[in-house]
Amino acid sequence: MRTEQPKTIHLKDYQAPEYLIDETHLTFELFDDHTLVHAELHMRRNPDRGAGLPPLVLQGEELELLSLSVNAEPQTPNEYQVESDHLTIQPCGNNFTLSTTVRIHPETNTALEGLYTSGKMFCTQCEAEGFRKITYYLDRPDVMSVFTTTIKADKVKYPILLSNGNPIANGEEEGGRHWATWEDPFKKPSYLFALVAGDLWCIEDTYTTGSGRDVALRIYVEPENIGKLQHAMDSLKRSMRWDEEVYGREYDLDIFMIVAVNDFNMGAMENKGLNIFNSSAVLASPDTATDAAHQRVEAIVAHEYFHNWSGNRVTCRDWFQLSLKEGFTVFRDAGFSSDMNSETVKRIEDVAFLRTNQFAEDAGPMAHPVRPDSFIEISNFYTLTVYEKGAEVVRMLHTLLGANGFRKGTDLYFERHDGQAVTVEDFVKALEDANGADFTQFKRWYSQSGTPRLEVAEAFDEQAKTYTLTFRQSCPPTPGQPTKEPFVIPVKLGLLGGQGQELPLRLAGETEDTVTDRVIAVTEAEQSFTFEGITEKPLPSLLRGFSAPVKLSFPYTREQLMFLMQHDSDGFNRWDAGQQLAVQVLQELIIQQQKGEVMVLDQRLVEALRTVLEDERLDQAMVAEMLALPTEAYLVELSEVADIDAIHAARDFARDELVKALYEPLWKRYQANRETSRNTPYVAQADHIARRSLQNIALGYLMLSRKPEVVAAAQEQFDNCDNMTERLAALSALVNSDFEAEKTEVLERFAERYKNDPLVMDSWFNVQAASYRPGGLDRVKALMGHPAFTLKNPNKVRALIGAFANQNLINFHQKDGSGYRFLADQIITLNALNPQIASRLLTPLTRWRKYDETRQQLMRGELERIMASGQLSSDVYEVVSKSLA
Ligand code: B3K
Ligand code: ZN
Repeated sequence: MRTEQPKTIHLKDYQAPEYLIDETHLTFELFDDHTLVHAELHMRRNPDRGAGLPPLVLQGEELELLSLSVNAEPQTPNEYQVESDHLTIQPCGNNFTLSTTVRIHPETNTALEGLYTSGKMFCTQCEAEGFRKITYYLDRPDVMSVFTTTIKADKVKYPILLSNGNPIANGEEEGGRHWATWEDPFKKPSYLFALVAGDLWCIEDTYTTGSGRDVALRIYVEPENIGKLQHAMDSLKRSMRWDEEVYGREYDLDIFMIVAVNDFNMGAMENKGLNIFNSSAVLASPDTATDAAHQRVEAIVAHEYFHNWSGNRVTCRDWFQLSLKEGFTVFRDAGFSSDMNSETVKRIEDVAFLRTNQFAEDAGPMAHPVRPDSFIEISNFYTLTVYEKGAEVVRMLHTLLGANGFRKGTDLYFERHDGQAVTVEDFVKALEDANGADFTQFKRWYSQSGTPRLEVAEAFDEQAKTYTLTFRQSCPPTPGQPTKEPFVIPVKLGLLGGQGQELPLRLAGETEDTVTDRVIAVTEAEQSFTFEGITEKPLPSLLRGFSAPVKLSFPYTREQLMFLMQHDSDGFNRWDAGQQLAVQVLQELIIQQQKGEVMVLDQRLVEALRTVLEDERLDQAMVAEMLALPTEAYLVELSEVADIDAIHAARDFARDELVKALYEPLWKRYQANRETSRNTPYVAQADHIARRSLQNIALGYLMLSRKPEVVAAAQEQFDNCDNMTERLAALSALVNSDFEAEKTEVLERFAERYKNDPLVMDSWFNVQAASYRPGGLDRVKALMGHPAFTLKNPNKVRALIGAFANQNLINFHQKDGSGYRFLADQIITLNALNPQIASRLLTPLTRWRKYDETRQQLMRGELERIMASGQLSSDVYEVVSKSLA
């Protein structure tokens, strides 16, 4: 907890470290009521920082210093200074060994940062600045050291003792204790340190690398979860193969371990050789995890594994460079998921998520560049901008260079910087050097915040047979950035003729007819491109595959959007045309609702969806994606002032009307798919996932009809399915209905069946917290008293409180402010328990400027109440103060 006003850290103030740590030798003595940490650091004056011996300042927080010696000479307290967050000593030479012993309390650590206990096990989370809660250290990523770690603990309670690298020795001690020593030969920053101790079981496998080395693979869990690991193991092996094939990257140690932990602040952590995972990101079985959960496990296993090169072998110089590893690694894991599943569906999911959530972040008080210039608390910058927009920026570089050029660039990057802590410039420079490219202007994507707008106008000249597209880009002001310079915006496009055929794209000055799908780079504030040899007025298909993270507008008519939905050769753009059509139609309904008019649904949307639904040749996953209307959250994001009541009413109305008109085809497809599911054992494989996604979205629609045959179908699916995907969808359909008796019955049966499975109970909380039925807040408050709920477990907080505030907009935004008051109360409590989780929960309140005057007042009021609530963590302080500024 903070004692003074938190300070802002600026990128421009970066300085290389005064001292380096060549070797780090740690010994942990784990006890029930405390832990002793002995550290021996082989220190060296950094030769790059000139002559003289400035004081050595080591970070350390919540540590009780028991002893300190230099070169084995014990120091008396007047030879060093201890303050609340650092320790200062005066070195006596260029090389020396510093030894410290500190006492810490993992058993009472509820922040889940540093060393802490989760249930009966010990584990760590050090990124970004958690290592300083373990021992005094130069806790910054540009100090890379070789670590040796010894762990001593009770042998019965903690038979398994793990750390980074390879096991090199172990033994027994008196008093029923034992020890193990691990050595990590690769230099690494402290944020990649990990330790685990517990009564754990594991599954084991072997992976043979392309160069023929055998790597032992182990996934550790508490005994009750041993049966839910195969999917993660398969995903790991696929990731290892894929990184060799696509990036030429082999694994480097002889052993790779994953440990699943129930109490974890985020998804997982890429500690060298010892990844620690939230159990929700590892465990998967047909009976307990949905298709989406299976895909999430696959993606996170891959993401953390890929960090071994993009993050660990080549790491970040400072935390401003976070996207160097995160944006790049998200881009890499997206490529993997897209290769393992459906490329188009993966892209649709990623873009829908980005446009709804990252665009909202870009438009709010916490907006920041992909590489921020300043922060108060780095934990607040593990954001959608750094991760998802960062990945989009790398994706644009890939688009501009092509797959081969990009690979040449990453090869050079890994070769040039192996073992180093580098910057975004180093990454871009490697791509430039390998390709003779110049990304000077492109780099604005890293320094300018906000979502660019791209307005497109067309002009067809029948006589000259030319078609001109004029692009105008602009970017709204964001905190600290009133004006922006033009971006480099890669626009992938095609032109469609009247029969839906793709026209050749020959720009003025080009001699040959080129391809029918190409990328043009918009680099100026206003810029025109003229295509020649165009004999009929074409329909443009713009920003194919969402080739840049911008808000594109082109004055499409609804007929044109319907045409693109049918004929565009780009699957993503076919989906997006449908979304744009639905947005137009929904926005019209919202206005009708606001004016108190009778709402009338444009039948063109109905007919477009009927066509999709009746086309048996379409990929079923695409049909499901096309049927899903834009979410309320996306409609909020698109609004100037979001009228949540009208948005909810309009979307509800549209869904009701769609079911009335399309009941027959929906019912037909539902029944056909359910029939197949009933007769096919569960497999988490793309075509099966596609079948279930269409089946389940159809069921959600059909329930709106309130027909007895649909209620019976939902109950049948709930009772007889062999997997969580179908069971949870049936539960959700009933929970969102007003069949109270049926709803209560399935909820009780579900809870009874899964009461001992915390992750499944999270889904049970989530479904109820997200239900649009009236009375949401009371339901959530009641559920907080359920024996399976605790504020101390981040997954529970996300499943209940997070889902209510982020997914249940109509209940959260109650006009009396009760939803806001409830959320603020939880944040105040969590601020003292777990600052990172408290800070994350603030997001919906930071969006207050989006709403009407009354709600703005109420939301601001709650932010002010949090501000005045007492001792705030730097995490919560930063977000609240920036939101109120
Ligand atoms: N690198 C970690 C995130 C750490 C978050 C610290 N607050 C997981 C990941 O992105 O792979
Ligand atoms: Zn990551």
